[in-house]
Amino acid sequence: MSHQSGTQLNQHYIDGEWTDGDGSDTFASESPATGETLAEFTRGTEADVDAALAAADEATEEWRELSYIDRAEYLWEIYHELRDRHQELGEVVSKECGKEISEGKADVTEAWHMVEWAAGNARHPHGDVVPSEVGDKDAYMRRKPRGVVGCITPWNFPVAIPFWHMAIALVEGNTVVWKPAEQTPWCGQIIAEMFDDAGIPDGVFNMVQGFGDAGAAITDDERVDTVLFTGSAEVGQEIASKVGGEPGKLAACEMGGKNGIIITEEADLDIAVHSAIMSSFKTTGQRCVSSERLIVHTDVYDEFKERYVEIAEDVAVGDPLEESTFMGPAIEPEHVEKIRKHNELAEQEGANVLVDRFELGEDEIPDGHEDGNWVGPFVYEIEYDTDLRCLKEECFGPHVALLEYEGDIEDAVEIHNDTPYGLAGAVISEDYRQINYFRDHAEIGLAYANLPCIGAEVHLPFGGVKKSGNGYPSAREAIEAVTERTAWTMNNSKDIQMAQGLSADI
Ligand code: UN1
Repeated sequence: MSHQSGTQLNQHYIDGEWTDGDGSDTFASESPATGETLAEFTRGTEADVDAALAAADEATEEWRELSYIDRAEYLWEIYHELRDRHQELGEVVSKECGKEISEGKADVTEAWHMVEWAAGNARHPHGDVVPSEVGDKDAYMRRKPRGVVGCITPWNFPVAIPFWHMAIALVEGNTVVWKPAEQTPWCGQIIAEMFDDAGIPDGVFNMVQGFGDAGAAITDDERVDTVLFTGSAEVGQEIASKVGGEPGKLAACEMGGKNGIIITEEADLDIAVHSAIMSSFKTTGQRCVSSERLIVHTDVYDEFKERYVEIAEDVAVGDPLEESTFMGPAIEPEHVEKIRKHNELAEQEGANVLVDRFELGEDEIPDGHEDGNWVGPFVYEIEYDTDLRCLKEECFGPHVALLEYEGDIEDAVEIHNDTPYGLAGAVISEDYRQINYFRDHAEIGLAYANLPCIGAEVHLPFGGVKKSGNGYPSAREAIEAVTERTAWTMNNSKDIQMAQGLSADI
């Protein structure tokens, strides 16, 4: 095992041991900002996943017998490590996934918030006691862990999202097999070290590094009772239909969005411009909640456009480790090409391009970073039409459409809802009727007023509707995905008392 980048081969963590596993293939974590190799990792095979699942399966029996409080103790250890190593781990996030440093650190903060929530829950036991409909009977729900939980997590929140999934699964008494994203294995390595340092019992937490084949070996295995997935719509859809279609298995998947912000004629334009810039360009547009559509009322359109474009022309793209940077690079060269195609599609569909910084000027690229995956803001205006693909397909980059609307909030919400996705969105308005209309009619899981549509608080349900997902792999709602309920009914009398007026006479 290596705690350092670029030195030795980093391994899988299976059944309480660091191991090279079965395969001889390796892969590298590459810096999106410089292209350099940060560290090397063993690539997981089906046999490695099999070993991890066997260990997780075996460990369920003892782990589920521990109290919630005892299970949470391991997570409190990790909570302190996350806090103590905030700066160091935040820098690793920035180096490995390219987020600027304040966002790298926020990723770690979000992780400990989630751990705090999940471990704190152990001290906040709750349940449902239900009065029986007949006589002297007690009824209540008993919650039990489902068993083995498979966690597949994305690169864009390489520390926070693993803890969304795993902290809850573990406190609720499940064991875990986790595959970090192949772009961010170094963060995966450090998280596994934290579990190891916390002395988590063998087999309770297992990590296999690797690619989609290792992920599929986890999700397809019959020993896995629940799959928690956060990532692309394509993979999520496959998992949701395959795993969700199997009796006895559950999948909670959270995928992408084509998120919109409505700026009404009643908007405070300072809030509007600020919220839109944050939502479009933070994380280089690579959050599943990033906004690619700004739906702006005609009365304020020109002023909003002028102010928004001025900032988009100017936001600092550069070295993620520099505090003055607003946007780092895209995650990988293939993703730069994907963003290019989305920008081209918008142009083919008639976009009037307002900001084209897709190819950064040479003087904008920091010295020594020439091999980074650089992209800058691409902003266009286009007349809304339901057939436009550029308004429906998620780019996952700094690619933003401005849409001018006339009429009232009902018209804006109709445009807002016209995508296959339904993850996040916001309304900017000083009129509470418009705000309430948006809250009640926007087809999304995360709705904001007078705020960016990024930066959800961890204790709120995080998930979407339509193509954005089939459940909540985090916070309170994730408890539903990782536990089973037994509806318990007990008769306290000597008579057999039945519901529905059913006679107990024989
Ligand atoms: C994601 O967009 O992929 O709400 C996750 C937010 C963060 C999580 C984002 N708390 O922006």
